[in-house]
Amino acid sequence: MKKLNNENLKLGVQKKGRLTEETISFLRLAGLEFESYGQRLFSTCRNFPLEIIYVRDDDIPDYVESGAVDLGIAGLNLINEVQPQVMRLLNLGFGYCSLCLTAPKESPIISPQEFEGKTIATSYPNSTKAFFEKRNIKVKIMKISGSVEITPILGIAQGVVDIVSTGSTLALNDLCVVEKLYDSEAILLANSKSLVNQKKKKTIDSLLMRLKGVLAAKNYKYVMMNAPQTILAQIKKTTPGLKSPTISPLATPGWISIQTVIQEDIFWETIEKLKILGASDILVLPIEKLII
Ligand code: PRT
Ligand code: ZN
Repeated sequence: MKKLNNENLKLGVQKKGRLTEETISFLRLAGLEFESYGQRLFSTCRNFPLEIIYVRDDDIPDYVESGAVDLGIAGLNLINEVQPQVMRLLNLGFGYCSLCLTAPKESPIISPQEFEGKTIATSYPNSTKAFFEKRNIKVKIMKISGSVEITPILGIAQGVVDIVSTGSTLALNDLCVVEKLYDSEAILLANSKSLVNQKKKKTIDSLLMRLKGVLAAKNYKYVMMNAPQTILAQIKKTTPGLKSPTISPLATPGWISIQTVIQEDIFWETIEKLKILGASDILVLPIEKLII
């Protein structure tokens, strides 16, 4: 049987579920090379001192807290629910969802206050308790481990607190959102002792730089354009780039070529502004990695 290399850093990821595919492709984008995860219990990275351990997502916070693994990738929903003593290192920009309080469509309930004295079914009892306690609303919480949305139909709960992503499960079960408890995404967690171990800390920092490089690249596009020299000052204002744009002269007198980066979330507004200013021949390229 293949053995774990205990000299290596250990990272716990979900074995099979909603976070698995994106976690694996995120790690690969960061340049980590390892065999396909398939039926494996763990993979050893070929080009980085890291063992990737495949486990159920619910176990990841505990494994990180106890030091069974140094790092873990799990949904913020689990962290909020379990409240493990771990360090949150990085939001990873995938696995987006929200924990929501919902009620049957035909129910007259439209606010959390109206649940006073009623029963809420959920797999997130701690988050639910904290939500109602903060508002001074007394409810009975029924802990259910799966298919929570069936409970109002069975007549055993008047409300449900569950994860919502596209909303199609809610629609299918005639439920609607009364209030959002919180938003969630996948995050990278670390064991606090691993962070004070000098050797491990060095490897964690090096992994973090790679992961941040992937995240930053996702947030920016590389842009090249031509423009009359006269509008350079306005272009610099519109697209300041990382430090400042790169400028080179064109063979046509009075014209320049500009290379810069534009943030993804303001991409189209910026391009429109540049067009109005007089920029042309705008070429947009994806960035593979960006180390700032
Ligand atoms: O087997 P294992 O224990 O590892 O997996 P699991 O079945 O417990 O978890 P899994 O794979 O369903 O989810 C893993 C993580 O993905 C969660 O902890 C969240 O951080 C995140 N995530 C993102 C979601 C969803 N989106 C999601 N839609 N987790 C669950 N859901 C479920 C939700 O519970 C509901 O049943 O999907 C349904 C709602 O989805 P929509 O799209 O119909 O709204
Ligand atoms: Zn789970």
